[in-house]
Amino acid sequence: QEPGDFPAGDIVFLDRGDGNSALLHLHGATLISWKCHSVENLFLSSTSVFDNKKAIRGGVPIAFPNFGPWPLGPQHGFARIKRWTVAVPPTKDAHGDVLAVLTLEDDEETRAMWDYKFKLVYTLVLSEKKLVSTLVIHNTDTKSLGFTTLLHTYFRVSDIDKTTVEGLKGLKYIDKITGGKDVIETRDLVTVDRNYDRVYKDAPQIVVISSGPEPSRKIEVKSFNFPDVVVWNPWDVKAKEMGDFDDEGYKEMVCVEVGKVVTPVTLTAGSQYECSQTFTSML
Ligand code: TA6
Repeated sequence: QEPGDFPAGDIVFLDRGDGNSALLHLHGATLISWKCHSVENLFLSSTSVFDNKKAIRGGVPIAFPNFGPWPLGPQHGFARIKRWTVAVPPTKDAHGDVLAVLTLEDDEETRAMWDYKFKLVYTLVLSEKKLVSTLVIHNTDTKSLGFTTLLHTYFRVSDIDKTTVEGLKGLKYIDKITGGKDVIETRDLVTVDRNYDRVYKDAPQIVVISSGPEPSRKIEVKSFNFPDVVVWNPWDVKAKEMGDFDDEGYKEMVCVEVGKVVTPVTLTAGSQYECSQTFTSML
């Protein structure tokens, strides 16, 4: 994905000038591209809709204040379909790293669904072969609030059949396809060969997604305050059912989503919850 593919007012482009770059769309503060030495590491469906209404199909949509179906509003909450504000435009520091900050605050529309005052502060720092995404959730209300939250990352892979996720061995997971609860993952390297939708609980801070062949990718994801990891791939039938998911796209992506989703957070008035994911290209 290139900046030129979008209206300039809709995007924020972090560029180190050395083939390491990141592109955010203000719709949902959705990170839609992260390149290391010009290799794209995020998947964006070729049929994703950019109408500033529907969630973008790919990149890193932000699930807040609810991951999953939500009786008060849209699935995965409203954060990924609201227009965020650029609080700090892309700024290069002395090391050549680039930082940007986007924010989202409550408004009439969000309060109609979820009657709480909040402020989300999303900070991205792009270094060489590394991107740190930090989300701070501020309770600016006078009462406690509860939420679940998750970064719904679509990693690009050249071939799902040659893709592994390392770091999940021994974990209990909820299998949303079979209905299995507290199933134990026994594999060192998790592979995906069908519709997967699993919520791994109390995961380690580091998981590694390796894929190939050309181009090979090996991405370390290090999380902070995101104890759960969702692994999702719609596979062929469900990909076809989604109008914004290109039919063959499931072969070139795997969602590995760090979140705080099994146990909701209760945030007292005036307090904040900080969570982050760090992508590092290991190649
Ligand atoms: O993260 C996995 C999941 O919860 C799946 O159940 C599937 O619904 C996916 O998110 C995509 O959801 P979306 O609302 O973006 O189509």
